[in-house]
Amino acid sequence: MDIAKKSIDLASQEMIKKAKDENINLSWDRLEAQQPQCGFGQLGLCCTICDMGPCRIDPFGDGAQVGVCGANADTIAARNLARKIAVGASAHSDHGRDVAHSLLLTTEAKTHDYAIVDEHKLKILASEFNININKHVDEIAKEVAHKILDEFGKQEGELIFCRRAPKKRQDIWKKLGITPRSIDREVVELLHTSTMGVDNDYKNIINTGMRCALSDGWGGSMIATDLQDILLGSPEPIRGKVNLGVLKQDQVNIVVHGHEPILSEMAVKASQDPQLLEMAKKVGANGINLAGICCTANEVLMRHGIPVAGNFLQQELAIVTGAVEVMMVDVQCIMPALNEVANCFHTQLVTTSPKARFPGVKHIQFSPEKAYETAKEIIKLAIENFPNRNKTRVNIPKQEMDLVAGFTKEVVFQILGGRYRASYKPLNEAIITGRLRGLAGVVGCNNPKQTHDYFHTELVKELIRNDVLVLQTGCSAIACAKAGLLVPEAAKEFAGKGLQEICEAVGIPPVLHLGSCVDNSRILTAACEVIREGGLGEDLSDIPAAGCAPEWMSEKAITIGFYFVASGVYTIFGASPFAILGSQNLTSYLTSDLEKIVGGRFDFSDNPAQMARLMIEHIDKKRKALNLKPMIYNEHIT
Ligand code: XCC
Ligand code: SF4
Repeated sequence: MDIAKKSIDLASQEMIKKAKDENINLSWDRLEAQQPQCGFGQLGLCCTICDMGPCRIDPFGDGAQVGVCGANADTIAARNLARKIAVGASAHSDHGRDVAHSLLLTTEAKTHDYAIVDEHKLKILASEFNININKHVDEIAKEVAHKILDEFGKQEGELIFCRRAPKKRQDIWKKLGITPRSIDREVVELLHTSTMGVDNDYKNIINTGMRCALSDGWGGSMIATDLQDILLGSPEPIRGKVNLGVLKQDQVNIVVHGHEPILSEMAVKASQDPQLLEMAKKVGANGINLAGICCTANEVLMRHGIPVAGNFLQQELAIVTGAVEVMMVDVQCIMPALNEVANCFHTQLVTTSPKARFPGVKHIQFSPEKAYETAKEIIKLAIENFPNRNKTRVNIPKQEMDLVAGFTKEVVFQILGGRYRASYKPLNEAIITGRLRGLAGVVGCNNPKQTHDYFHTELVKELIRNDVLVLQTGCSAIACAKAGLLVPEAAKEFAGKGLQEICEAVGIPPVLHLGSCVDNSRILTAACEVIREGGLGEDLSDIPAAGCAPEWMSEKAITIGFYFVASGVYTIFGASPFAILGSQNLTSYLTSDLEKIVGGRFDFSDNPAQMARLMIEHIDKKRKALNLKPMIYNEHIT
């Protein structure tokens, strides 16, 4: 495959070429080696759930149309999909649980490395849980931690955060019986009902799937976001740098990769430790340079301005620079191939979570009780590894781009309304009067099946050109940041006139970086504020807004898609339509019928211009339904 087809990012292209010259296999090579990929798997028609199988359904209708147990294509495809939703919800929610646990340990003084940083947010949260806030902060926090931990396993009631949704939305969930009750319960129930011989009704399987997904969006992920803000600080707009060029020739480079910021937060602190800096000097380094990959990167970027080395498909490429002393990983999106790539260089891969280990790879186990100590140990290891760097094999691409990150539901409030009359009013007004067409959430991963970064950047450019304000998270935000879309100056070059005026008036980029993938919950809560402000309908599905995951690959993306759709959002997925095309019934249920039931539905497209057009058409449809004024500058899609 031509390098330009693999990635549009010049820094990545340079490293892909280097890897090729040095015979190092990357994800693109392994994808090629997998061709042709299994057609039954792609269509969702392979079932391995029980040992009477594996069974497969013949998509052409000639061979078997049911498995040994009698399950048909609809049941098999729906069950497979449901199980992915459960896995995605588990990943985010387990992350949320670990943060809650760290909060509890902090309040019990079992760790002294963390503190309650955002007291204000803690108190708001406490009030939502009916906790009396007229007592010592530690006491409040302890009670919050316990209540939150209960959300995972309680046997009665419903998830408290669901009350954040507009009343109309809550009623829809109630009517359908999909209000999540507790997080673990929804995951377990979905796994239960999708095993052999339980639920055979694809529509009911999807209902149970939506309830599980909602327990992530309005549960596990929302918990992760809120508690991280309390424990590590709520982000505020901050400048940073992105792309492989952030790695430093003359410094010890440590890359943090994964998802949970509890340890990487300590790595940030340790990288500024005078003793360690002195040690670095002694081995001939000019400092300690921390950089991030994937969502851990987004977390430390938003709170500390730590540079981002790259997104998902750049994890191997960061090592290929030859300049990384240590890549420390926690959980999720860490390619098993990393060790082999690291072995081609001096790079030391370090695993830190008991949940995610590699055979034979150095493991320095992290626990909140000795967080700072662990972080220091890892950084020390990196410093000691610096002299092993082979300077003749170092190639750091020069690309690095400025960006602004750190937008939250609260910050958007303040920026748009001014610090003293914080309000969503100016945002709503802009949409109502037709200066802004609407909002779009563009999120998700990279996938070597698609040209790296191309879909994210082309789609987002097209949206902002048509006066749609774009909210981003995850690897998608990193892609657009590399393309220079996340700075205020980008408005002039890329945005439509209406969006441009707003960006210039308040000094924001046309594309707002809201954080990591669990922070997709920030998009939900921001949308709730839009409804609360008034003038744009009574339910999330009324807002002129749409979502997209143009280069998705993870099960987590599927779960996010489902909680967006179940919250009323029209959502497009790129790459392959998640292995459902083998069931026509399921496909049309998800892409059409669902809209009448929950107000949102799925669409699939592998063309960024088409994605943009579909999203804009949907936004315009919502504008019409709300009887909004015509667009001030460009009524029709240009
Ligand atoms: Fe992973 Fe969150 Fe996807 Fe990126 S965007 S590849 S999930 S790091 Ni979540
Ligand atoms: Fe086959 Fe049914 Fe078992 Fe699946 S559950 S493997 S379709 S027998």
